[in-house]
Amino acid sequence: MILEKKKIEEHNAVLLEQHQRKFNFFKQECDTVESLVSKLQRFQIAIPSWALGTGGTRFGRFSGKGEPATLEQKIEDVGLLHALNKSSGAISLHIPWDIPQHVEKIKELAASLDLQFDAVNSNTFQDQKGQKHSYKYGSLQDVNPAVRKQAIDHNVSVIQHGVTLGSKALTIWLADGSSFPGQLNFREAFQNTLASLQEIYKNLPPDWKMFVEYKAFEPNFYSTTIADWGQSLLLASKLGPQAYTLVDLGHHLPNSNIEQIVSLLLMEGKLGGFHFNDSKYADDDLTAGSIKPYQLFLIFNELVEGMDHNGMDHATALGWMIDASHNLKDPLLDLLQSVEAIMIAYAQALLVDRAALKRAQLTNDVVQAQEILQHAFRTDVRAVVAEARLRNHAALDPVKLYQELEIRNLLITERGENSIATGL
Ligand code: PSV
Ligand code: MN
Ligand code: MN
Repeated sequence: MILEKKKIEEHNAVLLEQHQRKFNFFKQECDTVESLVSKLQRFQIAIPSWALGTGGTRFGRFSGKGEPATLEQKIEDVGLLHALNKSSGAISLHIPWDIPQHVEKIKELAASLDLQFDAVNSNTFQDQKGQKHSYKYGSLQDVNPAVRKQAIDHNVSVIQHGVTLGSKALTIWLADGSSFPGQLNFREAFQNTLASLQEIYKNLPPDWKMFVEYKAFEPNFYSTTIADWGQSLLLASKLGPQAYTLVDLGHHLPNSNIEQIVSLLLMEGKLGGFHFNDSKYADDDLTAGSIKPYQLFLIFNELVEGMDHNGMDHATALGWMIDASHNLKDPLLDLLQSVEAIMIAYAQALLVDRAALKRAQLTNDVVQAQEILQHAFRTDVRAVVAEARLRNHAALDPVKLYQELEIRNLLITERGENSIATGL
């Protein structure tokens, strides 16, 4: 289904007066408001194809309804999100879940919805039908060279799919590791992984990036072969200038200082991209900002500081993506909420008085440093984020409009109750 422009205009007309009151109030207090709005207007967060359906847990899956069953329908879902907020202008595909059958038609559809193809993701954590070797004990790390070769070839084919679509990056997340002490020789597993990544790296087109994701645990529970940012950075450094570390917020041990990791990766020029989600306990994949909004703000604070220091364009220098799973909520509503939370954290980070913070740091004024950060965090920036949407011809309140138009019911009518998304 395609959202008509008229519906957005009608919705905005009803909310306009109230919005303008709030935005004018904000403007009086902020002399950088125009620069803020234009940065927010440009900022885009990619949507992964696997977040459009209900994920479930290992205990069960309570399927949603009217889920996108085909790649075309997944693209249409992201098109809906983008029409509502104009901040979700890209889709990230997972191969082989999303192999495009008719590339030209898929590209036309995406272009008609103003969408680009973000990083492509490989999958060596599942065995596929007809596959010769199993990934039960690992893929790029495996002790058997034939398994490694199969996983390398798969990644190369993912790059080829990405090239046809216009993607510019390959994201690799490995489930490789071990569940019992003694199962693996750590050094050899790492060296095998590096050698396999080097083979894949050779196949990157010159304008592509390789994102190396890390994760502390799960599905293996004793060791993960790329377990933390140090191991990812080591690989990315050995691989070369096109390889970068990718930070997924859910992939750290509890209480990790993710904002410090971000700062140092930016310092090294090795931060490639981000997967946003939130968690209380582990890789919970909950709505961004739903559990620890202050942490999200502190991360954006370091992102803005580091990118400005390096002269990087906030909107394009890094890969921004949501990586979430939905058990309870309508995935599209959840994604709208995640994008909103990310935009709010970004806007608040843009508000931080950098010169005053520097002065406080140089004089060891700990109290003032905290005042400055918390002043920005406690500022209600929702009207600025909404103003950016208004200027982009998106909805002032995307969640409200989605609910008012009963979009899920329309999708169920179109696709049927039992339509289930492929993938996670
Ligand atoms: C598994 O933890 C995971 O969430 C990784 O973060 C990947 O990015 C994603 O799945 C898709 O493979
Ligand atoms: Mn991820
Ligand atoms: Mn994850």
